Amino acid sequence: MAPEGKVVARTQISTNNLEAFWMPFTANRQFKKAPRMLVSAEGMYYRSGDGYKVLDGTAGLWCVNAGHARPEIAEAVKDQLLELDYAPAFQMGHPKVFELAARLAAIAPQGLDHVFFTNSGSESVETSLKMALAYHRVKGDGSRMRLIGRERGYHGVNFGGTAVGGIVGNRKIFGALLAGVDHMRHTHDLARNAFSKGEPQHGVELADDLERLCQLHDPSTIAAVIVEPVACSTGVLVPPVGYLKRLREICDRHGILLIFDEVITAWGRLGEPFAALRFKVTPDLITTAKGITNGTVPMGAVFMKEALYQAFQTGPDTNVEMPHGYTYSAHPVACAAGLATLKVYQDEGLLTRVKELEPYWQEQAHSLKGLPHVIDIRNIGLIAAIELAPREGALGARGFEVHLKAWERGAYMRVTGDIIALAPPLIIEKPQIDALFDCLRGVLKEIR
Ligand code: PXG
Repeated sequence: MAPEGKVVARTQISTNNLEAFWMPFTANRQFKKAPRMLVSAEGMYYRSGDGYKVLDGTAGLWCVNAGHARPEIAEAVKDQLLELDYAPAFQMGHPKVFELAARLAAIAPQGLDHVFFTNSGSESVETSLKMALAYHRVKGDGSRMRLIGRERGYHGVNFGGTAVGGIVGNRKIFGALLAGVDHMRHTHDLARNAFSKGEPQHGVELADDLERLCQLHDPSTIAAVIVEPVACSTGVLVPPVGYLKRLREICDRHGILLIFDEVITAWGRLGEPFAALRFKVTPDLITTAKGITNGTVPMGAVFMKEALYQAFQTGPDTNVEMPHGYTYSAHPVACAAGLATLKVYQDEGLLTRVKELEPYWQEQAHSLKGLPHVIDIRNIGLIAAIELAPREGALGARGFEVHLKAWERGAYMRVTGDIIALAPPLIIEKPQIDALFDCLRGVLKEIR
C-alpha cells in the first residue's frame, strides 16, 4: 500500500478494446477513459493492472469475507469440476447439495431449517417473494398479494427486487415495475442520530409506518415485508434500537411474513452467522448470497421456517410443490465452494470474529469525526459509513473523488453518492484497519 500522502501515478492499461463489455452499475465512458483494472488478489489485497498492491476495503462487493484466493476453496472447486461438473437439480440430486443445506440449516436461526438454492442475491429475493405469495395461496389465503419494501432498500436488480427496492435511481427508468407494492419510510435521521455508534437511539417509531400501510391497504391484502436488517447499498443505515423487533411484532399481529434480506449481513459481517441472530429477531424467510461461497462461485440461498416449507407439502407425492428453480440451482461446483467456505469460516472462527474486532473498528471509524466534509459516521459489525456533505449542485462528485483518490493511495473503497462504505474481509488485522482509515484520512484532507 502506498504510504499516506504519496499519490501514485497510474498508467493507462493497454487493452485492445474496452468497448465490447457493457460494465454493470458503472459510468462506462468515464471508466474506459481511465480504467482501474484488478488482475490478481490474495488475502486482504488486490493487485492492480500496473502492479500495485491495493488494500480491499469492501471485501470485493461485500462478499469475500475470508479474504482472497483461499487455496482450500480453490482446491474444492477444482476437484468438483473434475468429479461432477454439472448435475440437474430438477427431479435429480447430488450428495453435496444435501450436505450443504444441512450444514447451513445448522447455523441458521432456530427454525429456519430449509434451504432453497439460487445463483445470486437478486434471484434469492425473487424466490422469497414468490414463496411468500405462494405460501398464502396454498394456505387458502390468496388475497394476500401485496409486497412491502422500504425507501432506500436494495434487493437486487430483477423485477420483484427492483419493485420492492427503494433507491430511486435504480427504479426510475424501468417503468411501472410490479403492481401491489408499497414502501415504508427509511430510517435515516441525521438530525437526531448523526455520529451514532452501533444502533442509533432514535427511530423505533418508524417501524409503525408498517402499521400505517396495514391500515391503508388492510393487512389481509399484505403477503410479506422485506427489509435489509442493515441497509447497506444505500450507504449503511443501521436499524434504530428496537426497530426490527417492532416490525416483527406488527407482522405477527397481522399474519404478514417478514423477510430479512441478508445478502450482505450474513456470514459473520455482524459477528454472527446471520444478522437475525445479532438482533435477536427471527424472520420467516432469509435471503442470502455473496459470502455463502466467499464470492468465488455464484450462489444464493433462501432459508425458510418449517411451517412455510410444510405448507407446501400437500396433495399427492407426485405434486411438484414449488414450480420454481434455476438451471444452476444447487450447482455442484457452487456447493463444493460453499462447503469449503463454511469450513474455512468455522475453522478460523470467522463467523464470530467481528465481535472482537468491532470495538477497535468503531473507534478507528469515529476517529475521522471533525475532518473536512464529514457530516456523519455510522458503524455496526465490520461495516462503517462516512457520509460527506455533497458539493453544491454536484451530488456524488465528492464521493467519487474519494473513491479515485483512495485507489491512487492503494485502497479500494465503495462509494454510493457521497457516502463511503467500508466492509473489508473479516480476516483483517488491526494494522490494516489503521491503514484503511489513515488512507481515508489523507484523502479527506486532500480533496476540496
Ligand atoms: N439484496 C441485498 C441486500 C444486496 O445487498 C442483492 C440483494 C443482490 O445480490 P446480487 O448477487 O444479485 O448482486 C444485494 C447486492 C454495493 C453493492 O456496493 C451491493 C450489492 C451488489 C453490488 C454492489 O453497495 N448488493
